[in-house]
Amino acid sequence: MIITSAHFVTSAVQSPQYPSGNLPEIAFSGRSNVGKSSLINTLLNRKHLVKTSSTPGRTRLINFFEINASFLFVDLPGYGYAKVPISEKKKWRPMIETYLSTRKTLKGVILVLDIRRVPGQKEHQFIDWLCHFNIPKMLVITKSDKLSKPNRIKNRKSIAESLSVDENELTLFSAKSRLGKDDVWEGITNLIASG
Ligand SMILES: Nc1nc2c(ncn2[C@@H]2O[C@H](COP(=O)(O)OP(=O)(O)OP(=O)(O)O)[C@@H](O)[C@H]2O)c(=O)[nH]1
Ligand SMILES: [Mg+2]
Repeated sequence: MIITSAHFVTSAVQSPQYPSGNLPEIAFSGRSNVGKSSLINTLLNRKHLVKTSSTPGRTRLINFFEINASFLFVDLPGYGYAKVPISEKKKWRPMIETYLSTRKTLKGVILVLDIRRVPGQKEHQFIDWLCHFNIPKMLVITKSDKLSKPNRIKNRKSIAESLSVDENELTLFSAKSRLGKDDVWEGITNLIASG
């Protein structure tokens, strides 16, 4: 994908704040600190378009970015970080669920998983929930650079078993080495085209 333009559009909590227009949208979801914002920056060849942080829970609003004047990326706040105040956590669920279940232009969700972690109840619930609302998804395993090649393959297998999906449905990625960047773009292009 050749990126001719990429810019921040707006942040939203509630639906009236979502951008208007009919451009197709791809949302990025996953645990706090898993690497969602870094994945977006890597795809767009930008270092700092989306704020990343070693402190989990950095992204707390729904952030919209417009790419090539033809589609939007949506960086969702991460779930499952213990230190986010309870008041914030209570806002998270309705904020994300309303967005995912009502957004007409949403073509698919990229669920970002950590190569070093077998998915837990939160991921299972989230996937069931996406299926319930018929929202197409792509599964991306990030931070692959943290493991040797054999261990990557081994962990991908465990993650696939945990999620009851075929290993080929899990795309290995690294924001550091850029491994898998083209594969993720291919998945995104397919989601946009098939919606
Ligand atoms: N080694 C390595 N580090 C990564 C990778 N992706 C992200 N990180 C690091 O992981 C930390 C979290 O990355 P973010 O992209 O901010 O994660 P996030 O999922 O957006 O986090 P929240 O917004 O808090 O939910 C940062 O310190 C990144 O530099 C990767 O592929 N490899
Ligand atoms: Mg983030």
